[in-house]
Amino acid sequence: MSTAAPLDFTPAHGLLASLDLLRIEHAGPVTHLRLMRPAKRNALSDTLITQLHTAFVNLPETTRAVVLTGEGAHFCAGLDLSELMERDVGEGVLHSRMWHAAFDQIQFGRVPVIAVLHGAVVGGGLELASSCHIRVAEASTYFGLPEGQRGLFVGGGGSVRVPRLMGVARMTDMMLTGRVYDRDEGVHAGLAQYAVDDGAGFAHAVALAGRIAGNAPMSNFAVMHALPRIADQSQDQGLFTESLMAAVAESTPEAKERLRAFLEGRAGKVTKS
Ligand code: 1HE
Repeated sequence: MSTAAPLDFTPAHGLLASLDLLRIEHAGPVTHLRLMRPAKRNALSDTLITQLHTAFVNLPETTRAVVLTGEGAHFCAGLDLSELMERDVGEGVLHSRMWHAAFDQIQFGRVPVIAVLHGAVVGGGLELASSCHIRVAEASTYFGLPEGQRGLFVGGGGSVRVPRLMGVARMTDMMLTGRVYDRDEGVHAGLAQYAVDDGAGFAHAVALAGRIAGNAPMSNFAVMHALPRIADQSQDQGLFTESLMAAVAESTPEAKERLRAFLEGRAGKVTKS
């Protein structure tokens, strides 16, 4: 894929700028959201989870795609283990539900999210990555689920999202044995859709984001919101949901204009470049 011309990112203002564990910048329809706890390997503290939730709820209307990256040598070291105090059962459930709320805002928010992975993508870091729609993995990336070694279980949606990417058997193996997948193994298993060189992930993701931003918003909505739900439905229900979603998408004025443009020779053809 050809890389896009470098975009001119400018810092966010207001609420988004006040989130001190994130750095958020915009370039037209693309928002870059960076985890900014490199000294702690972007470990997910309660504050960082809350800030992620706030950021995704408050994306500007102009944003059509998000690129999520991690500052420093690793994408994300998972749950901030220093905050694992004595929680009772009720607090533990609420803590996990807080993660679910934040990551649901990523998966089922307004716009598609592309994660750029490098270094450690472990535990809650893999849960975060798996809530994104597209994962671009640099060569240094490795994937692990060390919850078993830590005496924990996944709590950030990993038991739901990771098997949908790689299958229950592979996730079971990772959690029971501590098996770590390198980048190529992870891509082969379905944990990421793109493999790129170290340092090339951001430009690649921005180019993908540009393509996504160029789609009709209703088509992107259908892919984000209908596709995973249809995958969870029975064949009969899935086919019916598909019919409804297809009718909604094709009835939009934007779809009609795009069809007209193709029929009048004004739209691009599908080619393998
Ligand atoms: C942390 C964390 C963390 C680093 N919580 N502080 N996740 C894990 O079990 C992964 C634990 N982390 C690691 O295995 C390694 O830190 C890394 C492979 C990610 C990076 O290694 P390295 O050599 O680059 O860094 P480091 O020296 O280990 O860590 C640098 C600092 O970050 C150090 O703090 P410092 O104050 O001594 O400088 C580390 O303590 C700190 N740090 N990772 C807290 N995770 C909703 S359920 C989800 C359940 C899970 O995610 S379980 C998996 C947790």
